[in-house]
Order: sequence, then C-alpha cells, then structure tokens
Amino acid sequence: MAFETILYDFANGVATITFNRPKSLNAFNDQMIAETISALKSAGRDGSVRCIVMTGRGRAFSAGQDLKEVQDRDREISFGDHLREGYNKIILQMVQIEKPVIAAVNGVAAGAGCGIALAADIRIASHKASFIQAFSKVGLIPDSGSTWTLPRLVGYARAFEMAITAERISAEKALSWGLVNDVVPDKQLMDVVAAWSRSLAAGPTVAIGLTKRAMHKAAGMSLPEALQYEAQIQDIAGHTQDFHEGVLSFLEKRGPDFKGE
Ligand code: LHQ
Repeated sequence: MAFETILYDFANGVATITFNRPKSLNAFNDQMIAETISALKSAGRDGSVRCIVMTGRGRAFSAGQDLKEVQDRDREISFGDHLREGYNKIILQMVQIEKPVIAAVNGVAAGAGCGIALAADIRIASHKASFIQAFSKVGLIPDSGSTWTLPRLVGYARAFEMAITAERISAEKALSWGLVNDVVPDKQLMDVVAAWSRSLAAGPTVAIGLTKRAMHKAAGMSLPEALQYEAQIQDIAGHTQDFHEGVLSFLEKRGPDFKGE
C-alpha cells in the first residue's frame, strides 16, 4: 500500500501502522487521518492479519490534531464534522475490528493521539512515553473517545483531573493508574511489542475477537444481559477449528497450533 504519512508493514500475521510525521510529533493532518482509516480498513479485512500494532516514528506516539493545519485553513470547518469524518472512524475501527490492537507508545501521546492510544486493547509504553489530555489547553473537550475510555481505565476522578489540568502523565504513573499494561526501557519497546504481537497473532483469533466484542458490549449491559450474550457467542467460539485444536492439544499434552479459524 502506498501511504505518505504512515508506514504500513505486514509480517508473521502482524500489521504495523507507524505514524510518520516525526517533525510535527506525528500530529494528524487530514491526509494522515485518511491514511490511518484506510490502513485500519485493510488490516481489518485481510484475513492473514491477526494482530495490529500502532506506533509512532521518532520521539512521539502522536501529538494529536495538527494545530497548524487547523490554523492555516482558509475556510471555517465544523469540528463536529471533522470528528465524525475522521477520528471517530479511527476509534470505531480500532474497537470494532475483531482482532487485538496494541499501541506501542514510544513517546508523548497528546490530544487525539492520546485518545487513539486509549482505544487500543493493549498499551505497552516506553519509559519515555507520556499521556496528555491536551484538549483543555486549547479550550476544547476530550474527544477521540477519551470521555468514554479514560474514566473506564482510570476512574472518574483521575480521568477528570487529566482532562481539566491537561498535565503530562508519565509512563510510570500511567502504569500505577492502570492506564497501560506495561512500561519497558525505550530500547526494548519494539522487541517486547513483537513478543506480544507474535503471541497474539498465533492465538485463537476468532475467540480473541469475540472477547473484545463481548467486553465492549457488556459495558452497556446488565449482568443478566451480559450472561446471555456470553452464552450466545460462546456457541460461536465453540464451533471454531481453534476450539477443537485447543482441546485436542491439551489432551495430547502439546502446544496448540491455532489457525485463527
Ligand atoms: C505540532 C503539534 C500539533 C502541529 C507538536 N500540531 N504541530 C479535534 C477536533 C478538531 C480540532 C482540534 O483538535 C481535535 C483533537 C486534538 O487533538 S486537540 C489537541 C491537539 N494537540 C495539542 O494541543 C498538543 C500540542 N502539542 C504540545 O502540547 C507539545 O508539542 C507536546 C506536549 C505534545 C510535546 O512538547 P515538546 O516535547 O516540548 O515538543 P514541541 O512542543 O517543541 O514540539 C515539537 C514540534 O512539533 C514543534 O514544531 P517546531 O517546528 O517548532 O519544531 C511543534 O510545533 C510541533 N507540534 N504538536 N498538535
């Protein structure tokens, strides 16, 4: 795929999307928004992709919306339309693609860049990473799903604090708050992420995707409804080849060879 503002790589079942505007800390201009949507669409549709990694080139994950582009526009734009046509599509794709999405947070994740990191299923952070809900600094409200994801990850008090102070949360604090799964030395980040992504890409992809779907659905359900939904989709998981392989490999005392089917 020919992209200019992102890099797209595929190897061993893992698609890696790298934000590639390092001079502006991987801030999102319209082209990078469109290319990210397109790359996620391809990774979602491609059956050989069983795990997606998102990261940034240079010293940032992403500084969010390109504020220079907003300032330089010669026409008034509706921020609502900008979100509906752009970031909302990125966030919904990340959540609705039934494959695990890992954010390899290599540096600062601010504004919409923070929202995108928060929408991933797993966040592995470099010790140099940080998280900033930068919106209030420019007189805006948290977007790109942050009003939904952030309180669920860290609780209302910490989420509200991050939103109104726009203070930088270090990787260590993010770990202690439950905002990230792990913090690793910067030089080891991509090796650690490769170990995670290889392992997930060799997993029972259908069951992993259904787990993601069920957990997101359960967020809006009562316990009885969630139990019903679990029963309904366990039927689907129970009819996969990977389920049969999982049981067989257990009985044969060997590791499973999941095909993601
Ligand atoms: C940037 C940016 C940037 C352009 C650094 N844009 N150039 C949705 C709906 C509609 C409209 C508005 O927005 C949204 C969603 C949002 O994302 S709103 C929030 C937008 N993001 C921010 O407000 C963050 C702005 N950036 C920062 O606060 C800092 O740059 C951080 C804290 C991320 C990093 O600070 P430093 O490490 O000190 O780096 P720096 O500030 O020196 O930036 C390095 C370069 O990157 C610099 O360019 P220059 O040519 O001077 O070297 C910055 O201008 C550029 N850059 N963020 N968002």
